[in-house]
Amino acid sequence: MTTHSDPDGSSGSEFVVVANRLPLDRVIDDKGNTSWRRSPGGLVTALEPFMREHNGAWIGWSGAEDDVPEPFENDGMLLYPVALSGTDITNYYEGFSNATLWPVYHDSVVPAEYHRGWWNTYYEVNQRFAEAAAKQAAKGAFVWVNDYQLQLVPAMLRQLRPDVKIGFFLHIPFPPRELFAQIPWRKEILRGLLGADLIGFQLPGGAANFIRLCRELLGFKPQGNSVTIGERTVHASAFPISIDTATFSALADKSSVRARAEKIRADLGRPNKILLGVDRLDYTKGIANRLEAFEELLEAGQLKVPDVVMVQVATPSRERVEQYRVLREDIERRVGRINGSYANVGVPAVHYIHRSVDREELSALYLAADVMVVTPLRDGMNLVAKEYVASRNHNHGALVLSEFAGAARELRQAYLVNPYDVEGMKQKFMTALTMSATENQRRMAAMRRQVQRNDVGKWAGSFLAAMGIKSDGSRS
Ligand code: GDG
Repeated sequence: MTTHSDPDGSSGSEFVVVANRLPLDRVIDDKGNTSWRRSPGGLVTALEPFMREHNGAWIGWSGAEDDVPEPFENDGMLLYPVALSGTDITNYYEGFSNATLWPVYHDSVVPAEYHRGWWNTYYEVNQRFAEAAAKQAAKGAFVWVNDYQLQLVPAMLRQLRPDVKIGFFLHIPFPPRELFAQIPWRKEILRGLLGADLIGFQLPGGAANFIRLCRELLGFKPQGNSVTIGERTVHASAFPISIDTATFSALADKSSVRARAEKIRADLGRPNKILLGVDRLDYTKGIANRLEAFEELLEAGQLKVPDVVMVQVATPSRERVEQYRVLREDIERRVGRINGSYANVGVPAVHYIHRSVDREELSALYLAADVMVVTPLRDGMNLVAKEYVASRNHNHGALVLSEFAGAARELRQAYLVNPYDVEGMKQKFMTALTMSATENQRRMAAMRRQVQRNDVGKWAGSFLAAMGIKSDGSRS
């Protein structure tokens, strides 16, 4: 078993993942007993098998306030919890991560807030994660740091442990100078990231924005996508993330899931067409825009309930952040208004589910839906779009996809929309709903080939390969 490392890294783990959250959620039952449940999500799926096989360590927060379980082993992987106090959660997580960085990295679709106190805590918490990684990494280990909550960790870790190799992957968009330059601590963030050997982005545009900022704000002279700092060269590249395609496809083929999909259609009154949205309840996801398009189509009589109904799963998210509370009220008011005007008794126009559904239910919804509507205002990738495609084993169905989702670069046969253009979106909804089955099958087959060839295993493998690590864990 891998345990704590000595301070010089003479024991410890060869592979260390650092992420805001652990890959397991702590579950506390009514009697106060705690257990750990695997949390869903692309990163966990992508890295878990590799990490378990290579006795890797995962450093992250348990998700609860002041909760500091001892490091523990789970199926070959060492889990190393990092504690967050109430103030840390308010300032680092809800504040700087989700009310400063999240909006500014997503086109400032709501205004970002800048508070020095939030920044100070972000700095301190990043230092805590870096120290945990420094303690846990074996000599010369590979440390993979993830996402916008931990952008200072690469440089902090390099300071503590110059011997380790550091990769960083950003799951959300990296903004252009015009937005990034607002951040009062912009140089500190760039320098934080530059502590890594390799910085991965979802799209080439993110890497290009980063390189341009290194030139213009820090005065470096990048060569292509590389920045040389003294003896070190830092590379910035795109690694579009994906899903466990085979698992989504197999789930959709299970008889229990197929039966559940049938039951969903029956419960909805056997409409001719079902539109589906599945999102965290986040203002970047464009839920209001898609509801507006749907409402106008009902209003114009182009769509009629119960021929066509919409199901919207909106998973609760960041509920203590003010903007998310405002969003929830707005969405629920819209759903209420649409149903007030267009629902029949027992047949809502929009079936709104404000909770998380389990994986089988999600798969059954993907299977039941004729048109998947994914209309974010900005999204790093959007895994829901890929999951829908992977679930359509018989190539039926259509995907309406925002051109502002990273996934739009790969899923070219989707009905691409600009979510700000309500008229354009209405037209695309109608096209997707009325297109011939043959044409929709042709499109879906092409998108399925895309997600089959480019699954999450390939994503993780290509990042590791770019770090000089082979899939068997050896160094090239
Ligand atoms: C960030 C970036 C990037 C949602 N509701 C339920 C549920 N989900 C699952 C989906 C999907 C995941 O959550 C959401 O992933 P997305 O990619 O759509 O969006 P973010 O959460 O914003 O993710 C994004 C991603 O990181 C990865 O790099 O693609 O751009 O913003 O897997 O299926 N799962 C279950 N029940 C639900 O109710 N079981």
